[in-house]
Amino acid sequence: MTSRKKSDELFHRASVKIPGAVNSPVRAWKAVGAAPIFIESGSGATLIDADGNAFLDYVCSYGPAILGHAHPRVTQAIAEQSRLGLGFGAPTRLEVELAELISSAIECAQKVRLVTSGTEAGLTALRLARAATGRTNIIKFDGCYHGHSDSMLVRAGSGAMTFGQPDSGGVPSAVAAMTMVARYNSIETVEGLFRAAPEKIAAVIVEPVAANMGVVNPDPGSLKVLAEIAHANGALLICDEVISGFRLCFGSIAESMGVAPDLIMLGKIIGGGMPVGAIAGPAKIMDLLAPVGPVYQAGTLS
Ligand code: HOZ
Repeated sequence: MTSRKKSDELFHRASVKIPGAVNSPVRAWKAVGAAPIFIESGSGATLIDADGNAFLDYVCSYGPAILGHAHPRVTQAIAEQSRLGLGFGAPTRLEVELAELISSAIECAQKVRLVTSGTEAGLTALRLARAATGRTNIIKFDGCYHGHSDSMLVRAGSGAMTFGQPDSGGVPSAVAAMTMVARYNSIETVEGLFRAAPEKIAAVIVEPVAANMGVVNPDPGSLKVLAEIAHANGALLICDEVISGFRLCFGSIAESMGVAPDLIMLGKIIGGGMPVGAIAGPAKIMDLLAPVGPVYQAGTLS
Protein backbone atom coordinates (compact mmCIF):
# COMPACT_ATOMS: atom_id res chain seq x y z
CA MET A 1 0.00 0.00 0.00
CA THR A 2 1.62 3.25 -1.14
CA SER A 3 -0.44 5.67 0.95
CA ARG A 4 -3.54 5.79 3.10
CA LYS A 5 -3.75 9.56 3.49
CA LYS A 6 -7.17 9.95 1.84
CA SER A 7 -8.64 6.94 3.68
CA ASP A 8 -7.45 8.42 6.96
CA GLU A 9 -8.96 11.81 6.08
CA LEU A 10 -12.28 10.14 5.23
CA PHE A 11 -12.14 8.14 8.44
CA HIS A 12 -11.73 11.33 10.49
CA ARG A 13 -14.57 13.07 8.62
CA ALA A 14 -16.78 9.99 9.00
CA SER A 15 -16.03 9.76 12.73
CA VAL A 16 -17.61 13.19 13.22
CA LYS A 17 -20.93 12.31 11.61
CA ILE A 18 -21.26 8.53 11.66
CA PRO A 19 -21.04 6.51 14.90
CA GLY A 20 -17.67 4.75 14.79
CA ALA A 21 -17.24 6.10 11.22
CA VAL A 22 -19.06 3.12 9.69
CA ASN A 23 -22.59 2.07 8.88
CA SER A 24 -22.06 -1.57 9.85
CA PRO A 25 -19.76 -2.42 12.77
CA VAL A 26 -17.47 -5.05 11.20
CA ARG A 27 -16.28 -2.40 8.73
CA ALA A 28 -14.56 -0.54 11.57
CA TRP A 29 -11.86 -3.25 11.44
CA LYS A 30 -11.50 -3.27 15.22
CA ALA A 31 -10.39 -6.88 15.11
CA VAL A 32 -7.92 -5.98 12.34
CA GLY A 33 -6.36 -3.35 14.56
CA ALA A 34 -6.19 -0.56 11.95
CA ALA A 35 -8.49 2.16 10.67
CA PRO A 36 -10.47 0.92 7.66
CA ILE A 37 -9.60 1.81 4.11
CA PHE A 38 -12.31 3.62 2.17
CA ILE A 39 -13.23 2.05 -1.16
CA GLU A 40 -13.60 4.15 -4.28
CA SER A 41 -14.47 1.44 -6.80
CA GLY A 42 -14.41 -2.25 -7.59
CA SER A 43 -13.99 -4.16 -10.82
CA GLY A 44 -13.97 -7.95 -10.99
CA ALA A 45 -11.82 -9.17 -8.10
CA THR A 46 -10.04 -5.84 -7.65
CA LEU A 47 -10.86 -3.01 -5.27
CA ILE A 48 -9.39 0.47 -5.54
CA ASP A 49 -9.29 2.57 -2.39
CA ALA A 50 -9.49 6.34 -1.98
CA ASP A 51 -5.68 6.61 -2.32
CA GLY A 52 -5.59 4.61 -5.54
CA ASN A 53 -4.23 1.41 -3.96
CA ALA A 54 -5.40 -1.82 -5.60
CA PHE A 55 -6.44 -4.90 -3.57
CA LEU A 56 -7.49 -8.42 -4.40
CA ASP A 57 -10.95 -8.66 -2.80
CA TYR A 58 -11.64 -11.76 -0.72
CA VAL A 59 -14.65 -10.16 1.03
CA CYS A 60 -16.88 -9.76 -2.04
CA SER A 61 -19.28 -7.51 -0.12
CA TYR A 62 -19.75 -10.39 2.38
CA GLY A 63 -21.26 -12.55 -0.35
CA PRO A 64 -23.34 -10.59 -2.84
CA ALA A 65 -20.48 -9.89 -5.26
CA ILE A 66 -20.05 -13.52 -6.31
CA LEU A 67 -19.68 -12.42 -9.95
CA GLY A 68 -17.06 -9.85 -9.02
CA HIS A 69 -17.62 -6.11 -8.83
CA ALA A 70 -19.34 -4.16 -11.59
CA HIS A 71 -20.02 -7.20 -13.77
CA PRO A 72 -21.09 -5.69 -17.13
CA ARG A 73 -24.41 -7.60 -17.25
CA VAL A 74 -25.30 -6.47 -13.74
CA THR A 75 -24.36 -2.82 -14.30
CA GLN A 76 -26.18 -2.80 -17.64
CA ALA A 77 -29.35 -4.18 -16.04
CA ILE A 78 -29.17 -1.61 -13.25
CA ALA A 79 -28.52 1.26 -15.68
CA GLU A 80 -31.42 0.21 -17.92
CA GLN A 81 -33.83 -0.13 -15.01
CA SER A 82 -32.75 3.14 -13.39
CA ARG A 83 -33.92 4.94 -16.54
CA LEU A 84 -37.36 3.39 -16.00
CA GLY A 85 -37.59 4.41 -12.34
CA LEU A 86 -36.42 2.77 -9.14
CA GLY A 87 -39.46 2.12 -7.01
CA PHE A 88 -43.13 2.85 -7.34
CA GLY A 89 -44.85 1.72 -4.16
CA ALA A 90 -46.64 -0.68 -6.49
CA PRO A 91 -45.89 -4.20 -7.69
CA THR A 92 -43.71 -4.79 -10.74
CA ARG A 93 -43.03 -7.59 -13.24
CA LEU A 94 -39.43 -7.93 -12.05
CA GLU A 95 -40.54 -8.93 -8.54
CA VAL A 96 -42.69 -11.67 -10.03
CA GLU A 97 -39.76 -12.92 -12.09
CA LEU A 98 -37.40 -12.96 -9.07
CA ALA A 99 -39.96 -14.82 -6.93
CA GLU A 100 -40.48 -17.33 -9.75
CA LEU A 101 -36.73 -17.83 -10.16
CA ILE A 102 -36.23 -18.45 -6.43
CA SER A 103 -39.21 -20.78 -6.35
CA SER A 104 -37.94 -22.75 -9.36
CA ALA A 105 -34.57 -23.31 -7.64
CA ILE A 106 -35.86 -24.15 -4.13
CA GLU A 107 -38.56 -26.80 -3.83
CA CYS A 108 -39.93 -25.70 -0.44
CA ALA A 109 -40.21 -22.10 -1.68
CA GLN A 110 -43.78 -22.37 -2.92
CA LYS A 111 -44.26 -18.72 -2.04
CA VAL A 112 -41.72 -15.94 -1.62
CA ARG A 113 -41.95 -12.54 0.09
CA LEU A 114 -39.25 -10.12 -0.99
CA VAL A 115 -37.86 -7.67 1.56
CA THR A 116 -34.76 -5.49 1.68
CA SER A 117 -32.30 -7.35 3.92
CA GLY A 118 -31.48 -10.61 5.63
CA THR A 119 -32.37 -9.03 8.96
CA GLU A 120 -35.88 -8.30 7.71
CA ALA A 121 -36.14 -11.83 6.35
CA GLY A 122 -35.19 -13.13 9.80
CA LEU A 123 -37.56 -11.06 11.86
CA THR A 124 -40.42 -11.87 9.48
CA ALA A 125 -39.61 -15.59 9.57
CA LEU A 126 -39.76 -15.54 13.39
CA ARG A 127 -43.06 -13.66 13.37
CA LEU A 128 -44.49 -16.19 10.89
CA ALA A 129 -43.29 -19.13 12.97
CA ARG A 130 -44.85 -17.66 16.11
CA ALA A 131 -48.15 -17.03 14.32
CA ALA A 132 -48.16 -20.48 12.71
CA THR A 133 -47.59 -22.30 16.00
CA GLY A 134 -49.17 -19.94 18.53
CA ARG A 135 -45.93 -20.22 20.54
CA THR A 136 -43.36 -17.68 21.68
CA ASN A 137 -39.90 -19.21 22.11
CA ILE A 138 -37.17 -19.69 19.54
CA ILE A 139 -34.13 -21.96 19.70
CA LYS A 140 -30.99 -20.54 18.07
CA PHE A 141 -27.40 -21.71 18.14
CA ASP A 142 -24.52 -20.02 19.93
CA GLY A 143 -22.42 -18.22 17.30
CA CYS A 144 -25.03 -18.30 14.54
CA TYR A 145 -26.08 -14.91 13.22
CA HIS A 146 -29.55 -14.16 11.88
CA GLY A 147 -29.50 -10.40 11.48
CA HIS A 148 -29.86 -7.75 14.11
CA SER A 149 -33.49 -8.08 15.20
CA ASP A 150 -33.93 -8.01 18.99
CA SER A 151 -34.63 -11.72 19.47
CA MET A 152 -31.62 -12.76 17.42
CA LEU A 153 -28.95 -10.67 19.18
CA VAL A 154 -28.51 -13.33 21.81
CA ARG A 155 -25.19 -15.22 21.60
CA ALA A 156 -24.90 -13.94 18.02
CA GLY A 157 -22.02 -14.48 15.62
CA SER A 158 -20.75 -12.15 12.85
CA GLY A 159 -19.72 -8.65 13.98
CA ALA A 160 -21.24 -9.23 17.42
CA MET A 161 -18.79 -12.07 17.97
CA THR A 162 -15.84 -10.14 16.46
CA PHE A 163 -16.38 -7.48 19.09
CA GLY A 164 -16.75 -10.02 21.89
CA GLN A 165 -20.30 -8.69 22.28
CA PRO A 166 -22.55 -11.64 21.50
CA ASP A 167 -25.48 -9.97 23.30
CA SER A 168 -26.63 -6.44 22.48
CA GLY A 169 -27.53 -3.51 24.68
CA GLY A 170 -31.09 -2.27 24.18
CA VAL A 171 -32.64 -5.72 23.92
CA PRO A 172 -35.24 -6.05 26.70
CA SER A 173 -34.55 -9.06 28.90
CA ALA A 174 -38.17 -10.17 28.41
CA VAL A 175 -37.46 -10.45 24.66
CA ALA A 176 -34.08 -12.15 25.13
CA ALA A 177 -35.72 -14.64 27.50
CA MET A 178 -37.78 -16.00 24.62
CA THR A 179 -34.59 -16.95 22.76
CA MET A 180 -33.14 -20.27 23.91
CA VAL A 181 -29.57 -21.06 22.96
CA ALA A 182 -28.26 -24.48 21.90
CA ARG A 183 -24.74 -25.52 20.92
CA TYR A 184 -24.06 -25.93 17.18
CA ASN A 185 -23.80 -29.61 16.24
CA SER A 186 -25.13 -30.66 19.65
CA ILE A 187 -28.48 -32.38 19.21
CA GLU A 188 -28.48 -33.12 22.97
CA THR A 189 -28.63 -29.41 23.83
CA VAL A 190 -31.59 -28.98 21.47
CA GLU A 191 -33.41 -31.94 23.02
CA GLY A 192 -32.69 -30.50 26.46
CA LEU A 193 -34.30 -27.17 25.52
CA PHE A 194 -37.40 -28.88 24.16
CA ARG A 195 -37.64 -30.85 27.41
CA ALA A 196 -37.25 -27.62 29.43
CA ALA A 197 -40.02 -25.76 27.61
CA PRO A 198 -42.42 -28.25 26.06
CA GLU A 199 -45.05 -26.66 23.81
CA LYS A 200 -43.46 -23.22 24.10
CA ILE A 201 -40.99 -23.41 21.22
CA ALA A 202 -42.18 -22.01 17.88
CA ALA A 203 -39.08 -22.69 15.85
CA VAL A 204 -35.49 -23.78 15.65
CA ILE A 205 -33.49 -21.34 13.53
CA VAL A 206 -30.16 -22.46 12.12
CA GLU A 207 -27.54 -21.71 9.50
CA PRO A 208 -27.32 -25.11 7.71
CA VAL A 209 -23.61 -24.38 7.33
CA ALA A 210 -22.55 -21.98 10.09
CA ALA A 211 -20.69 -19.09 8.51
CA ASN A 212 -20.64 -16.36 11.13
CA MET A 213 -18.16 -17.90 13.57
CA GLY A 214 -15.69 -18.95 10.95
CA VAL A 215 -17.17 -21.74 8.84
CA VAL A 216 -18.47 -24.76 10.75
CA ASN A 217 -19.88 -27.66 8.78
CA PRO A 218 -22.89 -29.46 10.22
CA ASP A 219 -22.28 -33.03 11.41
CA PRO A 220 -23.46 -35.36 8.62
CA GLY A 221 -27.20 -35.95 8.92
CA SER A 222 -27.60 -33.47 11.80
CA LEU A 223 -29.89 -31.07 9.93
CA LYS A 224 -32.29 -33.93 9.21
CA VAL A 225 -32.32 -34.91 12.89
CA LEU A 226 -32.90 -31.27 13.84
CA ALA A 227 -35.93 -31.10 11.52
CA GLU A 228 -37.29 -34.33 12.99
CA ILE A 229 -36.89 -33.12 16.58
CA ALA A 230 -38.48 -29.75 15.78
CA HIS A 231 -41.45 -31.38 14.04
CA ALA A 232 -41.89 -34.03 16.72
CA ASN A 233 -42.25 -31.16 19.18
CA GLY A 234 -44.67 -29.15 17.02
CA ALA A 235 -42.05 -26.53 16.09
CA LEU A 236 -40.84 -25.29 12.70
CA LEU A 237 -37.35 -25.45 11.23
CA ILE A 238 -36.14 -22.11 9.84
CA CYS A 239 -33.01 -22.33 7.71
CA ASP A 240 -31.07 -19.10 7.42
CA GLU A 241 -29.50 -19.29 3.97
CA VAL A 242 -28.64 -15.62 3.67
CA ILE A 243 -25.02 -16.68 3.25
CA SER A 244 -25.31 -20.26 1.96
CA GLY A 245 -28.26 -19.81 -0.43
CA PHE A 246 -27.32 -19.63 -4.12
CA ARG A 247 -23.68 -19.74 -3.08
CA LEU A 248 -22.87 -23.27 -1.93
CA CYS A 249 -25.25 -24.43 -4.66
CA PHE A 250 -27.82 -22.81 -6.96
CA GLY A 251 -30.69 -22.87 -4.48
CA SER A 252 -30.80 -24.17 -0.92
CA ILE A 253 -27.97 -26.09 0.73
CA ALA A 254 -30.50 -27.48 3.27
CA GLU A 255 -32.46 -29.05 0.43
CA SER A 256 -29.28 -30.49 -1.04
CA MET A 257 -28.77 -32.14 2.39
CA GLY A 258 -32.23 -33.72 2.01
CA VAL A 259 -34.06 -31.34 4.37
CA ALA A 260 -37.04 -29.20 3.38
CA PRO A 261 -37.04 -26.20 5.75
CA ASP A 262 -40.44 -24.91 6.91
CA LEU A 263 -39.14 -21.43 6.21
CA ILE A 264 -36.02 -20.29 4.45
CA MET A 265 -34.32 -16.90 4.70
CA LEU A 266 -32.37 -15.49 1.77
CA GLY A 267 -30.44 -12.28 1.14
CA LYS A 268 -27.04 -11.13 -0.08
CA ILE A 269 -26.56 -12.87 -3.44
CA ILE A 270 -30.22 -12.79 -4.49
CA GLY A 271 -29.83 -9.01 -4.80
CA GLY A 272 -26.64 -9.23 -6.84
CA GLY A 273 -25.28 -6.28 -4.85
CA MET A 274 -28.60 -4.50 -4.39
CA PRO A 275 -30.40 -4.63 -1.01
CA VAL A 276 -32.76 -7.60 -1.27
CA GLY A 277 -33.82 -10.29 1.18
CA ALA A 278 -36.53 -12.94 1.05
CA ILE A 279 -38.54 -15.31 3.21
CA ALA A 280 -39.91 -18.36 1.45
CA GLY A 281 -41.79 -21.50 2.31
CA PRO A 282 -44.91 -23.54 1.77
CA ALA A 283 -48.08 -21.63 0.87
CA LYS A 284 -49.86 -22.68 4.06
CA ILE A 285 -47.30 -20.78 6.17
CA MET A 286 -46.47 -17.95 3.77
CA ASP A 287 -50.15 -17.11 3.28
CA LEU A 288 -50.28 -16.10 6.94
CA LEU A 289 -48.59 -12.90 5.72
CA ALA A 290 -50.66 -9.75 5.19
CA PRO A 291 -52.62 -8.99 3.07
CA VAL A 292 -53.81 -12.63 3.02
CA GLY A 293 -53.30 -13.42 6.70
CA PRO A 294 -52.78 -11.66 10.03
CA VAL A 295 -48.96 -11.43 10.11
CA TYR A 296 -47.88 -7.91 9.20
CA GLN A 297 -44.79 -7.12 7.14
CA ALA A 298 -44.29 -4.19 4.78
CA GLY A 299 -41.61 -2.04 3.15
CA THR A 300 -41.50 0.97 0.87
CA LEU A 301 -38.45 -0.49 -0.89
CA SER A 302 -39.51 -4.15 -0.60
N1 HOZ B 1 -23.53 -8.72 9.19
C1 HOZ B 1 -23.00 -8.53 7.86
C2 HOZ B 1 -22.16 -9.71 7.50
N2 HOZ B 1 -22.84 -10.97 7.67
C3 HOZ B 1 -22.25 -7.22 7.80
C4 HOZ B 1 -21.67 -6.96 6.48
C5 HOZ B 1 -21.10 -5.57 6.25
O1 HOZ B 1 -20.73 -4.87 7.16
O2 HOZ B 1 -21.06 -5.19 5.10
